[in-house]
Amino acid sequence: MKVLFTGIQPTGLLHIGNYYGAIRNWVELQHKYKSYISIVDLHAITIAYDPEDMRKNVFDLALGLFACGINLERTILFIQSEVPGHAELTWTFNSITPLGELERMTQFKDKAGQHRKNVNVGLLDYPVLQAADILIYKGEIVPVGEDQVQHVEFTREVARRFNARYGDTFPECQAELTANPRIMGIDGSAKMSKSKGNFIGILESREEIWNKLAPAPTDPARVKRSDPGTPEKCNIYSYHQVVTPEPELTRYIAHGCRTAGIGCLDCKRKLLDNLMQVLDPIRERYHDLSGKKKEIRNILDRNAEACRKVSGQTILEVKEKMGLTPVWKV
Ligand code: AQP
Repeated sequence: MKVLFTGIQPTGLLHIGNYYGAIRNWVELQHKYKSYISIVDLHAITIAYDPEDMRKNVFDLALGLFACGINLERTILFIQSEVPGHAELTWTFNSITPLGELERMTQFKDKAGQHRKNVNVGLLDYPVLQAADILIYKGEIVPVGEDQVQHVEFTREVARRFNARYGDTFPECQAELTANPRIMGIDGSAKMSKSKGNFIGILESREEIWNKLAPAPTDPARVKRSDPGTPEKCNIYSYHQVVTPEPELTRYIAHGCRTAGIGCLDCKRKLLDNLMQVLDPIRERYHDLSGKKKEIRNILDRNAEACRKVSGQTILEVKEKMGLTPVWKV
């Protein structure tokens, strides 16, 4: 069975961009591959944060992922900082990574722009840690949203470089995208993102979501109810394409928009109904799981232990190949 690895940052509430752009895929793929999913807290500390929030966010994220359908039997869900090998492998990869490659990364440039007062080395080194996350389990399949594809390409390059210098060790992984790899934020101007505050959270109530949807921009051509529009220019329609399960209903909405047969508010109400059909059960499962904190903590402990074992073997192999074998072994 091929190994799947993916990660998610505990930086706040899960949103529908995470769900439709990535998590839904993880739920499906866990039946096909040996799956590791990491709550990547070491990545999350590269931006300013409150330690108390971090502890809470990590646990909430574990609950959220289980509520979305990550299966306890099929997936090893674990907390990155509980497995020291990730940081150790990062250091060895640092020594084969040209600085210029990291400086060119789109996410680094974006985040450095967003956090001008805190452009730390961790922010720059983020892709190297991500490469270590994946390769320490010899991951081959990396299901992510479109924003992470460049980092997966970079990981392939790290594996190639390491293998060329020290001998065949790591597979060349590939990114696996969903049908909707880039969900836009509620105002349609940038990708949906926790830090930009332009998201619909998967645990939000019907009312909270409606308060975001109702004022959200649609096709600017539709000023009055009777104005025809172009669905492809409407962000709400792009959500329908992701959320609305029946193609017939999506076609009906597209037709209604073109012919002014349906108003933008009605279109949003239909979207809300369809969205709540998916989110209501997730929220219920989340609340059920909130009462089982001890069991969840035990699972995370067990999983971290399993990961320390597997990653420890890779670290030994890497050290041996790099001439870092302890003297007592020579
Ligand atoms: N808008 C999105 N569309 C599709 N996929 C997305 N992902 C995130 N946003 C979208 C994918 O979700 C997975 C986990 O994301 P993450 O939290 O680790 O990464 P992120 O991109 O940093 O999430 P945010 O919400 O965008 O956080 P900030 O605001 O900190 O940048 C990844 O597979 C990601 O591709």
